[in-house]
Formats: sequence, structure tokens, C-alpha cells
Amino acid sequence: MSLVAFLLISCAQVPADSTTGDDVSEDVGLDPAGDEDGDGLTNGDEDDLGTDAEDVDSDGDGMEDGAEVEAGYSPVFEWSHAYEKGDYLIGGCPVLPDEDNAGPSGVADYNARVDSYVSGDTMHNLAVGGHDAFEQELPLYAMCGNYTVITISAEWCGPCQAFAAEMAGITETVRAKYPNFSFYEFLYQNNSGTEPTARTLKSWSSNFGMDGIPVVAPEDNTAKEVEWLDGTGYIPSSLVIAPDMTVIWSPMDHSDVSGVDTAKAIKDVISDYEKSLE
Ligand SMILES: [Ca+2]
Ligand SMILES: [Ca+2]
Ligand SMILES: [Ca+2]
Repeated sequence: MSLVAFLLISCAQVPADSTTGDDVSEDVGLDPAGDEDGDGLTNGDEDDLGTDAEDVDSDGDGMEDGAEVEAGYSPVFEWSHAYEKGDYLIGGCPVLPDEDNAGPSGVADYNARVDSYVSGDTMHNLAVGGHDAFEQELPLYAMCGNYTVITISAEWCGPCQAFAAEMAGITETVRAKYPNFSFYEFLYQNNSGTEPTARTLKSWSSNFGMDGIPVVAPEDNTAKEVEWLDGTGYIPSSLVIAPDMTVIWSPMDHSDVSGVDTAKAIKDVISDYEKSLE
């Protein structure tokens, strides 16, 4: 393409009635230096961040925009905010999950009719409507921005108890290299096979020294997204999830249910993933 032709095309793409500047705040007549809604962010900052300059809580999660930004949460994602109890590592969500395209694409080795999340899939927002050990709704997407290992466990499962007891130590070791790492212990059955109560989750957490590690139960443990967690049919089972909530390690990729139960294995998965992005 000649330079002249390029310039003509470039010029043609600018509408004749285009307003000067691209600042939305200017378009609606707000002073970029002002703070229309009084949430601590200037109108200009809100324009840059994608928040609403006339709404103190743009994502409706109960935390004001300015406070969210100052504390490192996302002011445009409802699941990223301070949680009252639990002292969890909540993600800042620099890249939001592609929730509209969440779903499993893998087919289980052991049962060809069962779909499972495999590498590359975006996770559903597990445990929406469920609860943690403090009766808080703490769905998976609260972890967005973190490397997360979802561990699928049940109260009746002895090996799950043994793994739970390792999690605090593993967390400390992995965070020395990847500070944005967290387990997300998904306890989907109690000893009767139904959804654990918050009291059960609290016992599980205290019995195995899991302070600061989310221990959650789903609202309905027969939901499809619970079935899709592990096509192998064995627990404890783990999925490693990238900060954008896509799967980067699944048992179904490896026919190996216990492949990421040590700090070294988890660090290796994260390291391989980061190399794949380079
Ligand atoms: Ca403001
Ligand atoms: Ca605002
Ligand atoms: Ca938020």
C-alpha cells in the first residue's frame, strides 16, 4: 500500500463529527480533576479505570471504588473485594474471567459420557450461592488474579484429610516464588454425602490448620459444574487455574489424579505456564 493510500484510508476512518479527545468524563461534562460521586477517584481516573464517575460502587459489591483501588481489588468486578472474615488472598483481577465462555471441553478417560474441565477451559464460578466456613459466599472468581489450586475433597475421604493437613505448608513454599498463589479447598460432600454446613467447613479448617485458605461448599453438589471438576472419579483431585481463571493443569490432561499435591509440582506447573506465555 502506498503512503498516500494509507493516509486516505486513515483519514476516512475519522468521522467528520468526531468530538475532540476521548475522555468520557469530558463528553458528559465532568471536570476530569473533580470527584463527582465522592468515592475518592477523580472523574478522569474513573474514566481510565472503566468505573462509573457517578456511582460510588461501580461493581455493586459493597466496597467503594476508591477504597477498592487503594486496597488492590478490582472496582469493576463484583467478586473482587475485601471479605469480612477469613483473611484470604483475594485476587485483584487485572484480567477478568471470560465467564460467558466457561465450560468443560474434555471427555473423561474412565467414563466417556462425563465431561471434565481440561487445560484451556475457563472455569465456572464454583460455589456461587454456596458458603465458606464463616457463612460467606466465596465463589471461585474471588480468586481471579491468583494462581489457584482447586482441590476437590470430601469429609469422608481419608486421603483428602491428609492432603488438607499439608496445604498451609505448601502454600507458604509456593508463595515464596509466586506470591499470588492460593488453594481453594472445595469440600463438596460431608460424611452423609450432602453439602457440608459452615460448621463442618470450620472444623475441617481448624482440624487441618488451614487458616487463610478458603474452604468452601457448593450450594448444590449435584450441579453440572461439580461433576465436571473431576472426570477421573477419584479424590482428592486438583485443578491448577491461571489468574484469568483458565485451567492450566487438569487430571484429565494427564490421567493422573494426584499430580499436583506438592509445592514443587505446583511451582513446576506455574513455571511451565509462564514460559508458554513468553
Ligand atoms: Ca469518583
Ligand atoms: Ca465511582
Ligand atoms: Ca470489586
